[in-house]
Amino acid sequence: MIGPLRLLGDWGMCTSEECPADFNGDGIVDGADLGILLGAWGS
Ligand SMILES: [Ca+2]
Repeated sequence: MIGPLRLLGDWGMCTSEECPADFNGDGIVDGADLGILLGAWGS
């Protein structure tokens, strides 16, 4: 699991196939992925 700072660093379009912050796999790191990260933290 990556941290929120890494997610914010990767924010926006994924520029390579390695995009661990793109939790829902849509090719963009955005609020949806942040929500998944925060939800995972809370559990
Ligand atoms: Ca995403």
